[in-house]
Amino acid sequence: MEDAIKTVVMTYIKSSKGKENLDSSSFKKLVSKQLGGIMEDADSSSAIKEMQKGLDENSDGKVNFSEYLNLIGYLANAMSQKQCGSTEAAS
Ligand SMILES: [Ca+2]
Repeated sequence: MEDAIKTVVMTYIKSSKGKENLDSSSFKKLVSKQLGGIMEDADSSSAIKEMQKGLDENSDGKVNFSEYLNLIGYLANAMSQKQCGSTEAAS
């Protein structure tokens, strides 16, 4: 559990290169590289752009840490509903 939280935090820090926000290209890279196993649209630029828009609560065109956590929460929720995320995401 602690490792999982650390991964979530470190992934954000690495992707944003220590900045406060992920810009569009960093967000796209994060999704396509890290979430391809659990997100069907992880390789579609337009889908990622739409997702970023949906997450962007303060409408600044970037993804901050709290907006990023909403994405994690959404994915965790979807995974718990499917109950099959662990086997499919393992690859
Ligand atoms: Ca934002």
